[in-house]
Amino acid sequence: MRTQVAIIGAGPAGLFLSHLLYRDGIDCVVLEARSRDHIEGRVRAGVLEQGTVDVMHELGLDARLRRDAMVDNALDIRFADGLIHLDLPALTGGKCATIYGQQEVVKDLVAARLADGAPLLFEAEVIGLDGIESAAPVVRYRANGAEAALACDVVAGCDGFHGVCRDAIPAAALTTYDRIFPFGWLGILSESPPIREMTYINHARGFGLCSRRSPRISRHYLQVAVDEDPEAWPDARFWDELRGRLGAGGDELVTGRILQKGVTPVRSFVAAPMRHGRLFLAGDAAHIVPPTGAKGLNLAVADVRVLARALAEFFRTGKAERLDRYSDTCLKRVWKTVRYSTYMTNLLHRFDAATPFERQLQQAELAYVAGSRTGQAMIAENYVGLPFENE
Ligand code: FAS
Ligand code: PHB
Repeated sequence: MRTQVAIIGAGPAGLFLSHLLYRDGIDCVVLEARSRDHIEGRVRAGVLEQGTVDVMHELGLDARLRRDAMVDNALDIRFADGLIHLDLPALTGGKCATIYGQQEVVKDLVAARLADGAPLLFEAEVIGLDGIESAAPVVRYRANGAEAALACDVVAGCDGFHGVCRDAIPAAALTTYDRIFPFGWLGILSESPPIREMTYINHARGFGLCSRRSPRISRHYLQVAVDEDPEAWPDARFWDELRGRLGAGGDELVTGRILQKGVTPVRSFVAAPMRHGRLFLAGDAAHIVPPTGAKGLNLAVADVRVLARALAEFFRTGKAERLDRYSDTCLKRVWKTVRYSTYMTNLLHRFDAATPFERQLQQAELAYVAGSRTGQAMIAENYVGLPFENE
C-alpha cells in the first residue's frame, strides 16, 4: 500500500489528524493495533477545552456532542478551610468547559472515518518504521497474521506513550523530561448522578475528584498508592472514602453501581523534539501530563491541529517551514500545560514525603487562591484551555 501520511494509532491524536487531513484532501491511512470495540470502550478523559469542541464543530463531527455533552460553568475546590468556587465564565470572559467522554469522541471520529470510506485498519499493529530520515519512509505492520508494508511520505506517530514511534528516534537525537509522582489515581465510572459541580478535593488522606459524564453517569477518582490494586477497593470502600474526603460536601454524593474501576499512574513526560526526519510525534507519543489538569486529550488535539496545517502547506506548496517549526510550536503549549497540571497536582495531592514546611505552604496556596480573584483566574483560564499557539 502507499499513502501520503501514515498515521499510527487511532486514539484522539490519530483520529483527529485523519479527519483534518481528509478535509484538506491529503491521503492518509490509520493503522490501529487494537480492535474497534477495544478503543471505543477505553474509559479515559472527559473534559474538553473549547478549542477541542471547536475542532469537532469545524469537522462537522459534533452532532452527538451537542446533544449529549454537559457544560461545566464552575469548578469547586474543597480543602480543610472551606470551599473555593470558581465561576468559569466570570473569570474567563465567558468561557466554560465541556464534559464528553473520550470514548464518545473516539466513537464519533471512528464512525465518521468509516462512513467516509477512508482507510482505518484495526488490529494492524505497527512493528517497525524504516527510512524515517529519507523522503520515502515505510511502515511495517502485522495484520491478519501476516506482515505488510505501507509506503508513505510522512509518518504521524500517534501511538501513545507505549507505542513504537518514539523509540524509532535515535536516543542521541531525543531529550526526555520525566517526573513520576509517588501516587496513582483510582478511577471509577458509576451509574449515579454527579454532584452539583466538578469538584477537586485536597484532604489529609489524599486527593479526590468528583466528575461526571452525564446526568446519570459519574466519574470519580481517589488518590491511592502508585501500585494500588483496584480489587482492594470494593464498591462500599470506594464510596465511603470518597464521601469522607468530600467532608461537608459528602451529603451531595449519591452512590450507584460501579461500571469500571482502574488505577492510572500520575506522571509528566516530555520528549523533544517531537520530530525526526519524516516522523512527527503527536499526543501521548510525545508527552504525558498528570490527569489533574484534564489536559491529555486536549493537548493531543492541539498538536495535530498544528501538524495538519503544516502538512497541508507541505503537500500543497512543497514548503516545509511550518513542518520545521512543528515541534517548537507544540512544545510551547505542552510546557505551559505541564506547568498548570503540575501546579494543580502539587496543590491538591497528599505528599507523604512532604516536610511540615511544605504542608504549610500547600495550605497557604489554597488559602491564597480562596481569597484571590487573580489566583482563581489563573486556574480558570487554564482549565477552560489556553489559546492555541499561532504556528
Ligand atoms: P492514545 O494512547 O489515546 O492512543 C494511541 C493509540 O495507538 C491507541 O489506540 C493504541 O492502541 C495505538 N497503538 C499503540 N501502539 C501501536 C502500534 N504499535 N501500532 C498501531 N497502533 C498502536 N487524560 C485526561 O485529560 N483526563 C483523564 O482523566 C485521563 N485518564 C486517563 C486514564 C488512562 C488509563 C490513560 C492511559 C490515559 C488517561 N488520560 C487522561 C490521558 C489520555 O486521555 C490521553 O491523553 C489521550 O488518550 C491521548 O491520546 P493519543 O495521543 O491519541 O494516545
Ligand atoms: C474526568 O472527568 O475524567 C476528569 C475531570 C477532571 C480532571 C481529570 C479527569 O482533572
